[in-house]
Amino acid sequence: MALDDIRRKFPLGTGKFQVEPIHAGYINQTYKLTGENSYILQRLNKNVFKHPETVAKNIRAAADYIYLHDPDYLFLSSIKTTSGDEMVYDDEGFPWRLFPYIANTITVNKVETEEEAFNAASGFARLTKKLAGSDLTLFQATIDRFHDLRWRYEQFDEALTRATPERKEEASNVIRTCQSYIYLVEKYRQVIASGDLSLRIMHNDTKINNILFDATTRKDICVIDLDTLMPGYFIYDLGDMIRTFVSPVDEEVKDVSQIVVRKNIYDALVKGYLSEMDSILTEKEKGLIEFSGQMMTYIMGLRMLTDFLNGDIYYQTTYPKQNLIRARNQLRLLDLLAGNG
Ligand code: GN1
Ligand code: MG
Repeated sequence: MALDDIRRKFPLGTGKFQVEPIHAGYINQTYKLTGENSYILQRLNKNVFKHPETVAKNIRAAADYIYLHDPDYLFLSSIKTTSGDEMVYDDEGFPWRLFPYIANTITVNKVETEEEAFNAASGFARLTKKLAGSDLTLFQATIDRFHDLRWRYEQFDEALTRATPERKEEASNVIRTCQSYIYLVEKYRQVIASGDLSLRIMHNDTKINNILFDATTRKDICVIDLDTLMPGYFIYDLGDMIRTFVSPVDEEVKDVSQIVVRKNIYDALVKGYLSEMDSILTEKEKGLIEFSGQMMTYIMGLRMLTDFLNGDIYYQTTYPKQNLIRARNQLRLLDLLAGNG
């Protein structure tokens, strides 16, 4: 089924659209449709999201709740098809959804200023706050054990047993570094067992390019990429922000020495996060702020390395060893966050 046939299933009228791919994110395929009104048409990766209907159901549950309780809050839910369905399936079984395109907005791959860090963090926090009263049982995991560090470490161990000797050799330094942080897995186990964390509806993928900024004022406009909107812990969202905000270079950087932790950005983002979440988080939860950044940086490094060892089957890549470079960068950042720089 061609792109044109897919978009005809949505209520877009008969006007013409210019179609261009948007290369953002490692998982889905995204296109911008530019016409009288503009839209985002996206193919969901069904190999990653094995139950696309769950993704759609979660987003709809959140949209319905916000519509009732906070209609002025901009929540980017998808536009149903002309027959009222959430998605259109193509001939290969991939689901497609349509979103409105918000004019005069941009995404960025790195934070430039403290103000941007504050705004983005408060923007992600606001989503959690707005959904704080919603019924958790209406939401299901779209990817099981998504941020379960114990499970991700097991997957890494398994990948090690199956990897080719060449890949293991190429990755030997990063593998060793990953193994040296196994104490974080133990700490995660303890934190979860303590019961100190509350389950809430979290975004779960709060990297800096998953929020729209006003192109002129750089104020946060709304969060995007809601495929992992599901029950989780605040450490997942705050940690992923620390991971992707603090360094002046993005996670793909080739020159590892450019990765540094900008303390002022770190402080600004935590302040921005707490500007919304202070009254919601418990004191015990607030004691886990530092751990959150280390844990999420570690889990992403593990996942990228695991994918490299598995032969690059999960994340989209454009050159060989890209996943290894990504993993190396995460481990470098972890060294800095953990005071081993
Ligand atoms: C993926 O789709 P994207 O690029 O926003 C991944 C996140 C990782 C991120 C690493 C469903 O997010 O968990 O943090 O790449 N999403 C999924 O940059 O695996
Ligand atoms: Mg994304």
